[in-house]
Amino acid sequence: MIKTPICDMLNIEYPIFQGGMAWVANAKLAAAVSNAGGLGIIAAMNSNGEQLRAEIQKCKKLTDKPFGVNVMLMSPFADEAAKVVIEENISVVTTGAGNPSKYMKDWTQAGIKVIPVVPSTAMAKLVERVGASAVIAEGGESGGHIGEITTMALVPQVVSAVSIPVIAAGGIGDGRGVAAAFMLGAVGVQLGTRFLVADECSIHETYKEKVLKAKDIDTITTGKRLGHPVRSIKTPFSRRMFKCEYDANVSDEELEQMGVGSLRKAALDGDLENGSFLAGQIAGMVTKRQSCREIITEIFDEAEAELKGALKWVK
Ligand code: TUI
Repeated sequence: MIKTPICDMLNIEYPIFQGGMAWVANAKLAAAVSNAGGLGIIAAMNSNGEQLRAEIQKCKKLTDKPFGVNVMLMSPFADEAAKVVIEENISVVTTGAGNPSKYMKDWTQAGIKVIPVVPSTAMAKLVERVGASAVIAEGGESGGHIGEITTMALVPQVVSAVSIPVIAAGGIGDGRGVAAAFMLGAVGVQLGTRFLVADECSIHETYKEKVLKAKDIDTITTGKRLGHPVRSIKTPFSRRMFKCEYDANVSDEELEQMGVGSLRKAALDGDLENGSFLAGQIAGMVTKRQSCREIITEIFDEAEAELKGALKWVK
């Protein structure tokens, strides 16, 4: 059995979070992960306050285990989401794509454990100072909006920079990745891409097929020119975006416009021409459909074996 301080802090069985993926991480997926002993997380990103409240209430009906909500700080609904998580007595909030400082006082006073995603040691120290309970150090191998540094370089530096627990994210797809994250000093992991093909994940079948067929080099980063790099699977859409970024005749406004609605078009419509199929570099390792319970137990059986065998080269 693998048990770390984050299990006790959040009252979960396995030290694994399911990433709060926009248009993907709904009540059904979050409840399935929580029921399997991990921390399921609902993405507030694509919902206004009342839609988020409905999703939270649905999740409460599907599980009596703890689950979290991810507040994407670039979202136009971030202020509404910040209020709803307090009103709904959510116990854990993760944040992404920005500095959560302006919400920290209200959240911590409400007893919420806040666990921000950080792409740097500077942001890790800042959120520790304003009351974060832990941080998620997310490397650029991840899907979606990403920072510069890889998980391998970021996690040990964040572990050294702060005293709160560190969760590793980005590039983790199986038990080997979990064991490696623990070796870097993390006490938990967050996975997104592997859960995309979970039986309880409601995304379009075309999205699942793209993940299952992806190889190691099949993701691409776009959006660098606009200051928000995003990793997705290579598709006609992402290749077109990539080309436009290097085309001086395409304005920033036109580039921004191309991306509008693209997450929904991938997740709901499976639209390869106009959708952005966010996924991390470990998509090449995701080759089978499983339930959330199978995914979690398999990963931790593997991690346990890896960690027990870790002394084999030490003479
Ligand atoms: O947020 C994510 N992943 C996401 S959000 C998203 S929706 C979106 N769509 C288009 C453009 C941008 C977002 C899709 N995937 N992961 C967590 C994450 N947070 N990754 C990186 C960061 C981050 C970046 C900068 C966290 C803090 C930060 O602070 C910068 C500052 O100084 O404010």
